[in-house]
Amino acid sequence: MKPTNEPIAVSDLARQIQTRVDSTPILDIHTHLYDPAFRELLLWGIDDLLTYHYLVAEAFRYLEMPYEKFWGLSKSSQADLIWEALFLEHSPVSEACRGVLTTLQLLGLDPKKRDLPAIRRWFASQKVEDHINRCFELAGLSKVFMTNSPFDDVERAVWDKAFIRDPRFEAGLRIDPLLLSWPTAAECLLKWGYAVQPEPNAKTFDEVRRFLADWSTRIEAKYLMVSLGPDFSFPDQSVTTKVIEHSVLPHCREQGLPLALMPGVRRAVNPQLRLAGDGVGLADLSGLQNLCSGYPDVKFMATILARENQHDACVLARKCRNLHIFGCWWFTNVPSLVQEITRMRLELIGLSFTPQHSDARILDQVVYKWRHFRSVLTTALVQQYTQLAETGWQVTQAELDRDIRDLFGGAFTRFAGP
Ligand code: FIX
Ligand code: ZN
Repeated sequence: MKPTNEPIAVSDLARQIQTRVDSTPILDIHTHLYDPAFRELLLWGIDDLLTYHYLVAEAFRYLEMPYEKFWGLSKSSQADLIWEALFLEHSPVSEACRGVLTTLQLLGLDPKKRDLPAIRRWFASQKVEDHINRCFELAGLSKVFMTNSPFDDVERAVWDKAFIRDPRFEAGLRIDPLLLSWPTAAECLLKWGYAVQPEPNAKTFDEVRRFLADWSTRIEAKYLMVSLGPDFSFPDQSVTTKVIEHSVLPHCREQGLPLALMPGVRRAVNPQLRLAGDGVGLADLSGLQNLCSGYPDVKFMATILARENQHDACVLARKCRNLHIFGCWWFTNVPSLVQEITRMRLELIGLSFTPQHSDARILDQVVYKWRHFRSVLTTALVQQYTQLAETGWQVTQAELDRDIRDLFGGAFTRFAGP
């Protein structure tokens, strides 16, 4: 359908919005997926889908076995237990469970057969390259951002060898250890040839900058990213503040790269659950505010974990044009909260944000995460544009196209730069 400057009639708004939301390609700005060159780091298939940490946490609501016994099992035995507990012994009503079923259904498998062995056989017969194409197509994705950490030994080994990049996988430079576990990160940097001291001095900060510059160039990073506890503060007397101030911010400013902050995660609330054991805390966003207002020449992005923080984050974005709000992260990625948060953002900051990222860890998840989101977004936009029409304003097809493209990556791309 070629967009025109014809105004859209109110009676046709819902259909026009739905068609566009369903067909506009998406740039997924934060995932944990990998370019296929990273081989086993790119997770896909039914056993990875079932052992997703969201489902592990949910399964342990019902499982009575010791955690260690579960972790001692093979991946497929863990998947069997989760399938039984969450799909067979109880109805799979949670968002993460429904997600597995949406994915299977869209891949052409029949969820009502409840035939896990047959599903496994189907996945075993797929080739990863074709499967990537299929998942991207079903999800309507143009590109996804990886989460790339030089501190991950397996991942670093791949970057150390030359390989041809798949252009659909963009890089985001993840720097959590640098900001959250300084002495350990410093040891790594020293080992890799950067002359840093455990007690950082001016030379150390320059060397950290050199490290950031090397890795940003090497992976062609489009932003830097860190997840933070709810108690993150800035500025304070910590090494974190010093490294941010003297290394990260100058690097981001110089290279024009945004720094993405993800506050609110309480790591290892239940360490026995491993990756599934992280929780949420209400964050004090004054650290983010001090960064945004103190460094207007640096670009910041933020997604916040606690539902209760969404409003302050949005108000902050109204005050600071160098802040790009994105995504309904993790525990907020459930339709009822996505609806609430997206509407609030539209009402407060118009179309100048990125309403969702998938955070997919398993390739197949992009299929359900985006299918579910498109449906919620359609409802939110129909409400918003209908209210707009009630004022007598008429939106054209071309304008609607533009707006939805902005929500699906256009606004981010403009913000983050080329
Ligand atoms: O820190 C992050 O990027 C989080 O998204 C993950 O660590 C988390 O485990 C996750 O998968 C959330 O969706
Ligand atoms: Zn993530």
